[in-house]
Amino acid sequence: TRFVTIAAGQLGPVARTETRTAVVARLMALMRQAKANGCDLIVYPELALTAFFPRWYFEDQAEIDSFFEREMPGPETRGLFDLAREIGIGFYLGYAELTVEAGIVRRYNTSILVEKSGAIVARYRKVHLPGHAEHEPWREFQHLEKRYFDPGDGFGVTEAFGGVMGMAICNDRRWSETYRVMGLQGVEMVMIGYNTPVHNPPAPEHDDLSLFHNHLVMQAGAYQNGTFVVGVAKAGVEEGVDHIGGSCVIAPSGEIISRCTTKGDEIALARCDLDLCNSYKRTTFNFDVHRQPHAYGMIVER
Ligand code: CDT
Repeated sequence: TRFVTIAAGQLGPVARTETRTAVVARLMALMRQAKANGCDLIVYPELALTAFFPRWYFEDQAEIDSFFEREMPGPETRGLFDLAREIGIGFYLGYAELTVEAGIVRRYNTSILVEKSGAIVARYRKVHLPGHAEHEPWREFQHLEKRYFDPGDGFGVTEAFGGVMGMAICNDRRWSETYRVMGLQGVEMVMIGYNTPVHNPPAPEHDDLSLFHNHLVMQAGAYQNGTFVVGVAKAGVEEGVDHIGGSCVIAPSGEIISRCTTKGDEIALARCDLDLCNSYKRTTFNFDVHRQPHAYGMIVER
């Protein structure tokens, strides 16, 4: 047995006027609760430090960039890293990352995995950027991730917390390829932060199913790859837009073993035995024995 005790650290809404410092204080309160419950690791949502800004169309690049972090940790986030090190707990955090690569400014929808020492051990940049790139005023609200972010380039895994850990972000969880690419690398726990409005402007007929689809995709990804999945929302009514909650921990069986019940700041706890992955990875989803890649070529053809 290899236990990782995990907290899904759900956040309620973050107001546009809320400071990073105020949000970090909320994250630290959840971190303390997680530690008091014996957790090794707490998973926070996507873009956890600010309101979900892709819902607004901005023309002023300086205003857009005000939602991004230029360093991690930075002055307002350092306290979270210090607390993690002091009490001995790891975390996954989603945030907007501004970085310069070969003289070119890049902007990513990013998550990091931080060890109990407070050191960053892995960084992931969101691959599947949903929504649209141009202002679409007919929508009740925008979803401009394709305008504000560059896509990341892949799904790696990292040995940490006694197992093989992976990360994805929000819309990535709807794509079976996300889990399979990490499954092929032996992933045992996939951490996923999300911001998912209940209302989908191009497909309002899906609105009543938004929470069902959230769990459907993550439960399937867990089972089909013999891995734990931890999905964590920024939930509730944020700047007039209602977001699903439903943060949860899913076992390799595909079963939800812990979940949040509110749409506010809340932790859901689970003691995960990573060795439960083995029976799935060795039998039904023994990829070396049963996969038929010769039949899958179309998946990666354009
Ligand atoms: N943040 C994020 O990726 N949200 C999307 C919303 C639906 S696509 C406009 C999601 O897949 O949950």
